[in-house]
Amino acid sequence: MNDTRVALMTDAALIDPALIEALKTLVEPGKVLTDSASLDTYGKDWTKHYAPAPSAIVFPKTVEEVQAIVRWANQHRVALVPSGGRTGLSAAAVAAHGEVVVAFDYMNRILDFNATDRSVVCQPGVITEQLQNFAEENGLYYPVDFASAGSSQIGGNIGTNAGGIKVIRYGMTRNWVVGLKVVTGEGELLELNKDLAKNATGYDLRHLFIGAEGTLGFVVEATMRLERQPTNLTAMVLGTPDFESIMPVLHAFQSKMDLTAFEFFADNALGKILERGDIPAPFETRCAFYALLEFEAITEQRADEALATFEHCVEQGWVIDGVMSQSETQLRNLWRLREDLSETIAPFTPYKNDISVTVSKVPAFLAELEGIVSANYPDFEVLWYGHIGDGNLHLNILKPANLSKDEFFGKCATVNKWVFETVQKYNGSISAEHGVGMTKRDYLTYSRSPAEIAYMRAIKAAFDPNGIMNPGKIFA
Ligand code: 2HG
Ligand code: ZN
Repeated sequence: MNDTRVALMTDAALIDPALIEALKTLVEPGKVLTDSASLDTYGKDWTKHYAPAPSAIVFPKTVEEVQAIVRWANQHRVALVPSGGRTGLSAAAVAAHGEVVVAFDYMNRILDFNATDRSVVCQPGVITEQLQNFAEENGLYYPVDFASAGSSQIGGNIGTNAGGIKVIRYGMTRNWVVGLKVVTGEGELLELNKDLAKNATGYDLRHLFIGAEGTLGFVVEATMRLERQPTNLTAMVLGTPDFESIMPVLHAFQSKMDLTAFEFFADNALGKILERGDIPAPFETRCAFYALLEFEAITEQRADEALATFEHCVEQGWVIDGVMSQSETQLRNLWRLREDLSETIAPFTPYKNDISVTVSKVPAFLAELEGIVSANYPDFEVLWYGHIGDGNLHLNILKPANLSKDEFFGKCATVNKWVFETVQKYNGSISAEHGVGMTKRDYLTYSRSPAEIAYMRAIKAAFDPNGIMNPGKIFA
C-alpha cells in the first residue's frame, strides 16, 4: 500500500501557538492545558522509558468535542495520544514527541443501566472500580480486575484489552464489551455491535478497536456486560518446593472445581512484600514458589473438597504448606501478597516482560527461560510472578542501584532478544495483557507474521489515513 501520509507535526517546537488557540475554541474554557506540570503528568503512563513531551492536553466533555478535535488534528496533521488512567505498562499512552494528549477525565459518567440485559453504558473515563462498585450496588459483578482498578479507566482497558487476575474464569476485557461508540481517525462516529448478544452481520469492527491502543480511533462510549455476583470467594495460598510442582497443583484443583483465579509468585517477590511490614506472611514456612488460587465456596462441601485437594497435593510432594482464607479480611490480605507486587517493586525501576504461552507449554517454557535468565542476569535480581493459570508470566528484572536507567535497559534489551526467541519458539505472545505501545513494538515480529503486520497496517490506514492516531504505537 502506498504511504500517502503527510509529515506530522510531532515536534513541540513545530506546533504553531495559533493552532493551540484554535483547539481551545473546540472545547469548554479552561479545558486545554499547556503548563509544564500538566504536560508532565498527562504525557506519560506508568512506564519510565520515555520523557513526556506533549504540546498540550485537551479535555473533551462530549462526543461532538472529540469529533471536532480529531477533525482539527486531521486538518493540521497534528498527532493525538489518548490518555485514560495512565496506568499502562507499555508506553501506549505516552506523548514523547510533541503530540496533543486527549484526556478523558471529564467523560467519566455511567450513562445507563439495563437490569434485564445486565449491561452498563459507560463513558471512556469511567474508572474500573467505579464500574465494579456500580455493578455491586445493583447486585451484579464486573469481573475484569487488576491492581490498578482504582485508577485505570474503561477506555484505556478497552484500548489494551486489559486482562488481570480473573482471566482464567472470565476472560479479558474483550469478553465484556457488547457495544462500542468510536470516533475514527477521520472523525467519523461509528456505533459498533449495538449491544447485541447475537449479531452475525459480517466483520465485527468492535473487536478491531479493542486492543488497538488508540491507533484506529477513540472509544467514546462502551456498553459493558455484567455477571452474577460470585458467592463466598475463598482464597488459598500454597507453598511449593519448586516451579515444576505448580502446574500439577493447578490440574488437581481444576479437576475438582472451577477456579476464579490461579496466580503464582516466587519467594523473592514475597520477600519484597513482607519487607514492607504491613501484610502478614501467609504461613511461617518459606517455599520456592507460591500459588494463590481462588474459588467460590458455595457450599461447605466445596470448601471441604478444596481442603482434601490441598492434602492430596501435600501427599504428592507438590505442596509444602498452605493456608485458606476464613474471612473477607484474610481473603484481602492473601490477595495483597500478589496484587501489591507491581507497585511495591516500582521504586527498583524494573525491566518488565509480560509474556504468555498456552497453559500446557508453561512448564517447558519457564524452564527454558529460567536457564536464559540465570545465565545472563547473574548479577540482577529477577522476580517471577503472574497469572500462571492462563499462561501469562510476568518477568521483572530489578535495576541495581549502581547502574543508570539507560545502561540497565540497554543490558536487558540484549537478553530480551533471547527471551522473545523463546516466546516465538513456543508460539507465545510478547505481550499477554499490557499491550505493545512503544516498549514492545520493535519485537512485534516475534509474535505476528509479516503478512499479519501488513494487514494490521492496512487496517490502520483505513481508519486513520493521515496517521494522526497515536502514531509510533504498536508499529513504528
Ligand atoms: C500484575 O499482574 C500486573 O500485577 C503488573 O499486570 C505486572 O508488574 C508487572 O510486571
Ligand atoms: Zn498482570
